This record gives sequence, structure tokens and C-alpha cells, in this order.
Amino acid sequence: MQLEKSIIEEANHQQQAAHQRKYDFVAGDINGLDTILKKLGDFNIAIPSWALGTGGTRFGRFSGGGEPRSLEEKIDDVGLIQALNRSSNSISLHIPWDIPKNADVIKAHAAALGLHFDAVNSNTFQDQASQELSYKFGSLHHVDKAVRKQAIAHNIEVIKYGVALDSKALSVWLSDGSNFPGQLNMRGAFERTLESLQEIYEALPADWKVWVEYKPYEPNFYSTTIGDWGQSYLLSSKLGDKAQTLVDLGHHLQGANIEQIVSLLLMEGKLAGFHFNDSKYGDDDLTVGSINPYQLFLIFNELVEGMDARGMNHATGIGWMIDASHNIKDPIEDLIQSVEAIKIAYTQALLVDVTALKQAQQYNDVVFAQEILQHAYRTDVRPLLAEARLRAGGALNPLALYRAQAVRNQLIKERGAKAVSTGL
Ligand code: AFD
Ligand code: MN
Ligand code: MN
Repeated sequence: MQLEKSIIEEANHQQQAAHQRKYDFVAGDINGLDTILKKLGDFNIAIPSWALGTGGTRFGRFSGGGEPRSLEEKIDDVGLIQALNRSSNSISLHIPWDIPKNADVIKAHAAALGLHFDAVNSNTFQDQASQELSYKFGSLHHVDKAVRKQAIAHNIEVIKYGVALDSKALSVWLSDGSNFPGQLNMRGAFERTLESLQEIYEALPADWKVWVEYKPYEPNFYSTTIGDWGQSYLLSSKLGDKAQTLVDLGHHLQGANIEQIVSLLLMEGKLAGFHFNDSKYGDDDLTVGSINPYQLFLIFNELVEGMDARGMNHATGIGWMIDASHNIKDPIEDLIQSVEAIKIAYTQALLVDVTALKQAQQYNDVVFAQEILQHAYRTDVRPLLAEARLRAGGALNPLALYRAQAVRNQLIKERGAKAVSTGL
């Protein structure tokens, strides 16, 4: 299904007066309002193809119904999100969960909804029925060269799918690691991973990047071969300019200062981009901003400052993507909430008085430095987001409209209550 433009316009019309009041109240105090609205209009976050169905844990999966049954239907769901929020104009595919059989048809389908393709993701953390050798003991780091070769070939195949879709990056997340001390020679595992990645790197087209994701544990519980940003940075440095480090917010041990990691990677030109989500304990993959929105703001504060220092375009300078799992929420509603949370944090970071902050830092005025940051963080920027959406043709309140239109019920009618999408 698609949402007619007239439905969005009608809903906006009804909410216009209330919106205007809230907008005028906030906008009056904001310097450079037009620039901020323009930046908000440009800022899009990619939606992962594997997040449009219900997620699960090893204990179970509870489908909410109406899940997309095919890649086309996944694209349709991203189209719905984009029509509502005008901030989600691309989709990131996971291969082999979502193989585009006919790239031209898939591209045209997406383009009709105003969408294009973000990074493509390889999958060597599961065995596929058709595959000859097992990844039980790893893929790119495997002790057996034949397994490594198979995993390298898969990544090169994923690049080919991406080229056909006009993607520009390959995102690699490996579950390679060990479950018990002694199982693995750590240096050997790292060296083999580097060698394998070098072969994949050679296959990248000139205008492509490879994004190396890290994660401290799970599914392996003793060591992960690319376990933290240092290990990823080491690999991406050795590989070359086309390799960068991908930060998934859930892939840190508790208490890690992610904003500092991000700041330094950006300084070195090695920050590929983000997989956004939120977490309380580990790789929880919860809705962005649902647990620790202040941390998200502090990350964006470093990003805005760092990108400005390097003269980078905020919208296109690095990759912005959600990587979450919707175990109990309607995935579309969850994604709408996540995109909103990301853009709220981004807007608040844009409001930071950089000159005053620099001065406070210079004079070691710790109290004032905190005041400056928290003043921005405590500003209710939601009316600014709504205004930017309105100007872009989206809905003033995407979630309310999604519910008012009973979109999920319509999807259940179209696809069935038991439709299950591919993914984890
Ligand atoms: C993993 C990683 C990742 C990967 C995904 C699969 O975060 O990016 O593609 O899960 O669902 O934890
Ligand atoms: Mn991820
Ligand atoms: Mn993850």
C-alpha cells in the first residue's frame, strides 16, 4: 500500500494551527533558523531491510502480522516511512536475506517511491543451505583456507549485487571469534582476517568503501576477532583509504565513551558511519533514543563539531543507518520513532553555541561548558523537525497519521496475519 499525498496534506491542515503555535515559540530564540531547517531537510537515515519484520531472540519470535514477504514489500514499507517522515530515503540490503533478482526492476520499484540503496551487507555469520563449507568456526579468519575463500567470494558477490543497485559501500560484520580460551591463536586470526579483507578490498570499485564493523561479544563469548574500534581501525588503516570503521552503538561494553571513539575516528578520516540503536546491557538493538538519549546527543555534538572542523557535509559525509530489532513493537512504528530520535539529537547538536563552548573550554569554565551543552539538549526541537517535514511534504506527526490510517491493519489484510519476513 501507499499513502496518498492528499491524506498527508489533509492531516497536516488539521494540525497546522497547533503546530504553528509550538513552532513560533521555539523558532523565535534560534539563530540561523533557515540553515538548521535546510540541514534537517537534507538529513536522511537509511533503513535496513532486515528491520521491517519482527525481530526475535533465541527464545522466540512473536510476529505482529502483515510483515513484508518479499524485497519489493520491504521497499514498500520503507516507502511508507519515507512518505510520512521524508527522512528515510534509502534502504540497506542484507545478502542473502534479500537478493535482488532483477536489479533494474528493484531499482525502478524503489525510485518510484523516492528511494535509493545504501550500503550492502554480507552475511558469513550463518550457514546457508546451498553452501559447501560451514562458518561454525568463523569465516574470514577461519584456519581453513577453503572456508576463507568461500567467505571472500561471498563478499565479492555482495559487492556485485550492490554495484547493480548503485550502492557505494560494503558493510562487513563478522561473528568470527572464539568461545573458549585456547581455542584460537588471536594474532593468527587477526592476520587471516586482514588477508581476507585485502582480497575483498581489491574487488571494490574505485568509488566504493568497505565499512568494517566491530562488536565485543556474541555470538562468540570469549573473543571476537574484530572486537573493538581499535581492532577495526587497525584493519581499516592497513587496508587503505577505501576502508573505514563502522560504529554500531550497541557494540560496546558498558560505560564505553562512544562520543570519544567517534570523535577520534572522525579526526582520522576513518569514521564510516553508524548503525543506530539503543541499549541497556549489550547489543540490545532497541529503539534509538529509548534508553539514553543524552548519550546520543553527546555523540552528535562530537559529530557536528568534528564534521564542521573537516568541512564535511553532514548529510552525506558519513553513512547514517539504523540497525535495530523490533521484538515487541510494530517495526514501522519503531523505525519512525528511531528516525525522529536521531534527528532530535542532531538538531540539538546544531543548537550548541560552539563559540561560547570553545571559550568555556579555553578558560576551564567547567560549569558553563555543561550549561551550554545542556541548554541545547533541553530545548524541545520537535516543532523544528515537524516544520522541516512539512516543508518537505511529509506529515507533521508521522506516528499519529500512521495509526489514524490503520496502516498495519491494511498490511495484515494485504499480506496476512502470519506473513514472516526474512532476517534474524
Ligand atoms: C549484528 C550487526 C550487524 C549485522 C546484524 C544482523 O550489528 O550489523 O548485520 O547484526 O542482523 O549484530
Ligand atoms: Mn550493526
Ligand atoms: Mn548488532
